[in-house]
Amino acid sequence: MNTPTHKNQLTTQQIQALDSAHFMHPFTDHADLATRGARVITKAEGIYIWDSEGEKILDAMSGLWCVNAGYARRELADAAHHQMMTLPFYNSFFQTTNVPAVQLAARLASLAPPVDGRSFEHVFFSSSGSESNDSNVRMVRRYWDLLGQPQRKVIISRHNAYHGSTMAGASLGGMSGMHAQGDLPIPNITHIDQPYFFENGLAGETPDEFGLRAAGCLEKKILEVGTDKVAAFIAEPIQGAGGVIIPPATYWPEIQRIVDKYGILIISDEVICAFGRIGHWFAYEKFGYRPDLVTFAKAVTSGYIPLGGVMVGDRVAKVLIEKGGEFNHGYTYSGHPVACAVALANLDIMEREQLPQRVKGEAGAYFAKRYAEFNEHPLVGLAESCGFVAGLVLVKNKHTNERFRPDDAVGMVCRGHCFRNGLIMRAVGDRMIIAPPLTLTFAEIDELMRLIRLALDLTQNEMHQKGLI
Ligand code: PXG
Repeated sequence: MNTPTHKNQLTTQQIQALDSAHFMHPFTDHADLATRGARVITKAEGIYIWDSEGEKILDAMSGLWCVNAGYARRELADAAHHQMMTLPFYNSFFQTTNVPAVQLAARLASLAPPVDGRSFEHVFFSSSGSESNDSNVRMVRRYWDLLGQPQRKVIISRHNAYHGSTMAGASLGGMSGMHAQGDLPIPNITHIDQPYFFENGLAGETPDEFGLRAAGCLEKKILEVGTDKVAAFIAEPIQGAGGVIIPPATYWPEIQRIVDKYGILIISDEVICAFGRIGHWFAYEKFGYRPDLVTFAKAVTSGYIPLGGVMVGDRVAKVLIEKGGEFNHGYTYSGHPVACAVALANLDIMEREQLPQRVKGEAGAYFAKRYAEFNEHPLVGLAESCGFVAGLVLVKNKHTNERFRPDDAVGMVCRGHCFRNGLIMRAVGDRMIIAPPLTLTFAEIDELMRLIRLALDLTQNEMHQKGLI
């Protein structure tokens, strides 16, 4: 389809040339991209996207873990249009506010369940997950300063975590490639091992035993840093960008025990896991821990417009509000009226269609059952899911769980087969991961699983032909 159909319409090649000439993409090798040209995505509906060549693709990554309510929701466009015509922007710095931001803050507070009598009555808004985590660092430090413990500065995170790409976000994250390029982490951020049983479980160790051992790394680190110096622990309930690492059931309760013992704060980074992804509005409910701060972004608007923020639990809010005076932190777009109006309409859809309940209920159970079938595939070491997020590890030898070498690029081979056959599935090293829209019907679950199986079969053939299995 390289002939433009309209005089103002560009061909795919023209768009790709302009893209290479001017658009610097996130996390991209531009010299490499220029040799192949970016895939141009032009429209989307339901769970499908289309490219400029007219190819229809099932988007099993919901854009980038965002589009929980699915594409082409008129209500969300109408909400944005209405708000833009009413009040497109006003700041909330100088003792002013706006109606959608107030309504959204109250609505989010009502959706975040209290744990052990502690609730989330306050929300701080930003425009992304990264900014929200920067806000977390600021709030955590301010909290301890106000309590007369300014030496409590250290935030403990985990290797292979993802918490964003700003200086603080990338530092909190545990991605060595990001640290290497930015002189990161910034001071007072340190990391412990991730709870990845498939990779780090010992011979004879059960997942539950491993979960306790992995959580024990936190206590070791607290003692190493100094019990009076640790401010907070930050973690994703399930690591998303790290490859969908689902912790064993014992992990989070043990983390809670340790955190309570030393009085430090928990930041639950739910940028991926909140808003129904694992069957709850907020994911801490599923894993049974009690965060003090909860990061959100992405699916709060189903990705239709940028919005992020932090649910501020009572413990922190009380100190900041009652003792803090002015908090010298905020963004131009904190509480942007259009973004908040779209979020409210998005939550309306999620509530009306009971998307978290679907994921927790029959649709989720069917998804889990169908996904678990990949455990029989010769190329799969372990396939696991939680709600509508899932990951599997591609192995050379199913019986010994021998892994491919990084140079074998098995994930990229598999991703290539997905792309060519109309499926977006993400590769993280040798792990293949999905997080489809929560609207997925039973028939669409079947179609998704058919496409995954096809990609696995084609990958197996290719690896076999290359003599790698
Ligand atoms: N926390 C978590 C848990 C995330 O997943 C962020 C913070 C940062 O959000 P912003 O809105 O600043 O991007 C994220 C973002 C991937 C991938 O490769 C994942 C994210 C972003 C980009 C790529 O899976 N998650």
